[in-house]
Amino acid sequence: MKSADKQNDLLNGLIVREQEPLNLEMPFSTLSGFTTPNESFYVRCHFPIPEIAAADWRLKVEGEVEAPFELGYDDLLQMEARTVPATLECAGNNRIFLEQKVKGVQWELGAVGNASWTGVPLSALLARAKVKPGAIEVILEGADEGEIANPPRPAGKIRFARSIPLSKAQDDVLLAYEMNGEKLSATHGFPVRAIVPGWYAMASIKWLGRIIATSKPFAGYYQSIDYSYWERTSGELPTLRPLAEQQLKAEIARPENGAAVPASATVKVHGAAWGGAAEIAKVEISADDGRTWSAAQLLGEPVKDAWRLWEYDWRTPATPGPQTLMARATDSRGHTQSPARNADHGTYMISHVLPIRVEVR
Ligand SMILES: Nc1nc2c(c(=O)[nH]1)N[C@H]1C(S)=C(S)[C@@H](COP(=O)(O)O)O[C@H]1N2
Ligand SMILES: [Mo]
Repeated sequence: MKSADKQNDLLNGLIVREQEPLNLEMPFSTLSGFTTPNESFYVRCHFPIPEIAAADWRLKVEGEVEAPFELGYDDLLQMEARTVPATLECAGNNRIFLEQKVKGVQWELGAVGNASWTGVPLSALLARAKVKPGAIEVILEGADEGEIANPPRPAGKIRFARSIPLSKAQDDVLLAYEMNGEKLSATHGFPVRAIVPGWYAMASIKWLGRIIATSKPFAGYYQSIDYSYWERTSGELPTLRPLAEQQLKAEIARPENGAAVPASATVKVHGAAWGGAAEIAKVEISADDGRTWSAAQLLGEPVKDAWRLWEYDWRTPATPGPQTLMARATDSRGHTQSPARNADHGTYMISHVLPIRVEVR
């Protein structure tokens, strides 16, 4: 279960969670700074990776628009570009920690990474297409396709697609062709992917092929049956809602789960925090099962939609034995991570405080 219990297969330093489709996790203990190097960035695919030549690639903009059009790779490269940092986290990150085992890729801590993305704002393409007044959402569709294994499922092959509210699409969604200054790799969505800042990464469609404005809420497979959760806003009535905003979270990178640390020593606890509706205001560490908490030091400056690194000097006990470390984040609106799992979140949005077990020797 924990990384120390079992040797994981590695591919270029990434944990192979699945070969086909390709699912690779960054061992979170290798967190090396604010920017995750491209070769260390986790990879999440639902279908085989489509091989697309830049010269053949076309992006269609259609649906509830006055002026549908399509463009090619060079056309996009000629448009005004922006570079923005954004932390992507898979909505299933930390699934291996759930005590009641659930289906899905058993991610530990590393289905998350932070990169700077260069591309064209989606708003520029929507403006060119002239979105009709009745449109409420924008569907983004990838070029990858395959069959869903288990019912309920649509018949035959489907493509990976998600929608976002029109307001979000017109606000800060980027159509990215560069990741940390390099051309996107095939694994991360070449030629072009969407980046939906602040949202779980299922919304950041790779191998983008179509942009469809729609006047009805989209209820595609990955918007309803998969990548959704139960929300209870009005009383107790659970309502199915597509996953969207990343939830507030702090993760410990080092010491790693299962590590041995010396007794009566100062050990640096290091990690990252992200998500939530507001800036990270505080990260705290507990070494006594959550009875007492001490503030960690936030490193660097806050960057919108990107994680914040932090560290804490932990004075280890004199007596050898097992110890549990926990980190929890608080945002500037005073919202703090929950100590307990919300079962309405199903197999996703695992954002409660996680125990990291270490052995004092
Ligand atoms: N077309 C397409 N886009 C996709 C996916 C996919 O399978 N197909 N996976 C999504 C999910 S669930 C995640 S977590 C991110 C992962 O992005 P990465 O592989 O660049 O880390 O891509 C998202 N975009
Ligand atoms: Mo994901």
